[in-house]
Amino acid sequence: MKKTIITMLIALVAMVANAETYNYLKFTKTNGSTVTYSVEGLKLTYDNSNVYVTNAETSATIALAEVQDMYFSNEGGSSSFIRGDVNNDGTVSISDVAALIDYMIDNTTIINLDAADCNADQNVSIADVSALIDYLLNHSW
Ligand SMILES: [Ca+2]
Ligand SMILES: [Ca+2]
Repeated sequence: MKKTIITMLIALVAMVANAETYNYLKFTKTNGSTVTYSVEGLKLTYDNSNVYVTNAETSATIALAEVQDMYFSNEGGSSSFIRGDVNNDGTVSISDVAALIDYMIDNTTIINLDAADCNADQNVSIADVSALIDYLLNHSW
């Protein structure tokens, strides 16, 4: 399994050179969630246990053991995310606030950046934390 992933990674790193033709790099994880990264400024490195994703917006570390699939896409996940479901578990709850705050603090927590843009200003910031808390209190965006 690991060998397969390493092979996929080598292919992906080669593809990064051509990533301009795609808008997003996506990872499907073994728990069924999908994380999406913009290819803008994308850098992809890896070692024996992790893949390191850096782009213009964020940087993240993903354990190879959790990676089920990786691919480039032109779809930013707009068809498949729930606004406010920052941790991609299918519901919007207080745990999403925690995930968003973790992301703000350490910038390595893996979140769904589309879902995390709670106030839909195309940016993930502290304002989204308050938008998300407002949603949890009022049940409307
Ligand atoms: Ca959630
Ligand atoms: Ca926002």
